[in-house]
Amino acid sequence: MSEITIIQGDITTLKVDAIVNAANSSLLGGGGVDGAIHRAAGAGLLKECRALHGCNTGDAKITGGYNLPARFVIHTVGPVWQGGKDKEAILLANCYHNSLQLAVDHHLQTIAFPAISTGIYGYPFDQASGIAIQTVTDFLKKPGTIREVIFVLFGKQDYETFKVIFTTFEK
Ligand code: AR6
Repeated sequence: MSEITIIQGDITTLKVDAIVNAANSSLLGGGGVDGAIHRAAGAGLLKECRALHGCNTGDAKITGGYNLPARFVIHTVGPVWQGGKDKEAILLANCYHNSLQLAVDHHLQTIAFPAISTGIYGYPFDQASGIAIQTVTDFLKKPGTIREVIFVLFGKQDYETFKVIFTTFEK
C-alpha cells in the first residue's frame, strides 16, 4: 500500500529518494522552486542538466541530487496556463505520471512533488491540484515501487486549499 502525505514547506529540505522540480524546457534553472532546487543542489546539478539537452512539456528527466538531502531530482516541465484550451490538463497530468514512472523505473520508494505550474506558469491552483491528486491516485493503484508520495505546498493558503481538495477526492 502506498501512502499520500500533504505537507507545507520547502521541498529542498526533504530527505526522500526524489524531489520533483517544476522546471522549464531548457532544464537550465529559473525562478520559483527550480531556482531554489538549483541553489540548494549546487553547480553539479546544472552541469548534469546541461548534458540532458532540455525536456518537452509533460516529460520528465532524472539527475542526481548533489548537495540536496534528496538522492535524485526528477525534472518535469509543466504547461504554461493558456486559458485551458491548449491541452494544459493533459500535459500537467503527464508531468505527474511521467515523473512517477521514472521513479518506478529507478526503483525509488519516496517522491515529493511541488504544485507544478501553479506559480510562474499561472495554472489555476484548484484545477491543478485536482489533476495532481487524480493522476497520483490513479498511478498508485498499479503495482510499483512507490511507498510514499508527498505533496509539498509552499504557502499556507495553498496547503490549506490542497488539503480540502484532497478530502473531496477521498469520498
Ligand atoms: N518548495 C516547494 N514549493 C515551492 C518552493 C519550494 N522551495 N518554491 C516555490 N514553490 P513555480 P511553475 C511553489 O513558479 O509555475 C521557473 O522559473 C510555488 O509556490 O516554481 O511550474 C521554472 O524555471 C508554486 O506553488 O513553477 C519555469 O520557468 C509551485 O512551487 C517556471 O518557473 C510552482 O511554482 C515554472 O513555473
